[in-house]
Amino acid sequence: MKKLGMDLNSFILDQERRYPNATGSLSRALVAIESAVKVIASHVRMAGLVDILGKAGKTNIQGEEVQKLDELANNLMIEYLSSSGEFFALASEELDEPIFPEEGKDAKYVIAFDPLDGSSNIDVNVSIGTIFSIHKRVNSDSSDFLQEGYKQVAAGYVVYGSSTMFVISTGNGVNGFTLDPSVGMFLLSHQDIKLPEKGKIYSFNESNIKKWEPQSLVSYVETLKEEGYTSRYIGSMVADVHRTLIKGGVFAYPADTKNKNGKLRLLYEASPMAFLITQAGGMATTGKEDILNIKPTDIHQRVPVFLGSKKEIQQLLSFINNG
Ligand code: P6P
Repeated sequence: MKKLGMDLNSFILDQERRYPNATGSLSRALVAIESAVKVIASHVRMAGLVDILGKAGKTNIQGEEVQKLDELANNLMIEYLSSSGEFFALASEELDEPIFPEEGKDAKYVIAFDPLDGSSNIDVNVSIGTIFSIHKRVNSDSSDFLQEGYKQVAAGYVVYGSSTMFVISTGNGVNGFTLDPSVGMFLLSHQDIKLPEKGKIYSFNESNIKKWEPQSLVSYVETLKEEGYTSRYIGSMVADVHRTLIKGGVFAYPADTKNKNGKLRLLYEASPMAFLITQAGGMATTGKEDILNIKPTDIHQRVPVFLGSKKEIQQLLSFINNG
């Protein structure tokens, strides 16, 4: 049913009606994330004015301490997610260890997030994003974060780009909501997103080409060039994955001689993005195994990432397996 223009909160409640036994806990959890990212978005939009308002770590013209944007985003996520009472534990790219909010003692979920991925791009006004991954509470300790990606209850990201978009899946496909700043609501703009079977874009940081492992990736990329693909690499995962979700093709951050497991984190980058891409009909692999099947061993572990349209990923795997 066409629901374009429906606001995110109504959409979340509409999805909840699919589950007669739903308690509303996941809905409230998602609404808490929505509130946090709306505030983050307002600060991201002001980032260019920090020089006037005061550099991070200094005071602004009101004499207030100006926080670095990624620290601010992390604090806002912790504040909103904790006070919602819907999360037993929070793991963040910015925190060495998970935190267990007082308000979440009876909560059903745990959440891992990257509060502001790609924040090094803020100074040059390149799109950045927030990524999150929600799992069920199982053992009531940190091991609840070490569940395979296919067990995610929900995953999503917010891309702070030419517009602010909230992209989410709870396991029934992928939907995108665009923020209408005039009313402060995310409105459904991309319903039931599906990746094209094949794209025309490859997205690798080719400056690392000599270090890539396996080196068969070099001939894979050369083949794509011969097939007429174009290169797009923004260097902000949320932006590169968002483009791949919409237009298809392949995004990758391979392992290399310097980074044996690549650069991207499993729990709050690779796994949620793999969930979304897979839900939208694409594939996501480390080159050796499906990202969603990995049993994590550490909340900050890194994995090689290849994700995108089926054609490009299957072609990649044949290059890797045939050497
Ligand atoms: P490189 C941003 O710093 C980030 O973590 C991801 O958002 C992005 O995909 C990657 O690193 C870019 O890394 O080495 O290509 O600059």
